[in-house]
Amino acid sequence: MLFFVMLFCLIIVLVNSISVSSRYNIGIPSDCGDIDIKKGSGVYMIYPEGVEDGFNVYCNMETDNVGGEDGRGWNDYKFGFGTLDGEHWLGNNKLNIITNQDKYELLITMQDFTNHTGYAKYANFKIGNEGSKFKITISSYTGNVGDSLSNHNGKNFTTKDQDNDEYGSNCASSFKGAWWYGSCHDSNLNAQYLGGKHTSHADGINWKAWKGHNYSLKTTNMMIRKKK
Ligand SMILES: [Ca+2]
Repeated sequence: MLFFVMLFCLIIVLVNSISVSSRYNIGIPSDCGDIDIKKGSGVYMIYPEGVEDGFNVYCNMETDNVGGEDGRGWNDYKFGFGTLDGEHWLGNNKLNIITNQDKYELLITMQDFTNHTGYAKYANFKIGNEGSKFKITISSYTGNVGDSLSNHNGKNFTTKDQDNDEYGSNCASSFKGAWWYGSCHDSNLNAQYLGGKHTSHADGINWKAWKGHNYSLKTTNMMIRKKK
């Protein structure tokens, strides 16, 4: 199982139990769903449409948890960072490529410091290209932690060094994260790892609908998969 490490939001690609892109019927995976689930979780090379050289992603063949970040900038989030089997951001470029080759859904799992867990699932998830500032399309929530992401639908990605939000100052700087901020957030999963309750305002790994703006989660994990 994947375990969490402090400081980053993990985006991984969740497996599709039934495989298959008709575009790739010769054993070349376009995402984790094309990889034999019996191989288990791990790092795999995938070849999304239009990406001849492919790239590595962490494929989770089970289901899992994680969250958090530090002061990383636009290019870190653009290209991704961390290790594929630990603290990690896949990269907005890759999210754009993957989620535009088909219809994708997003599952976010999270855990607090009493080891209660919960999830938020969105039936529609897409990330735009860099020209759109990696705009998020997100809708159709189900889950048990409340919806703290639908309000971010249509928002641009903002980092401390690139302000694309709707706020007078920079939400990423004010709230110590990097996210699809409006003005500013219901969720902040790339923010500081503050270890539970905090008195500072909204600058931890917050999921407002579950724990409010003054509780920084232990782990969060974001996973995408192709819709069936
Ligand atoms: Ca701003």
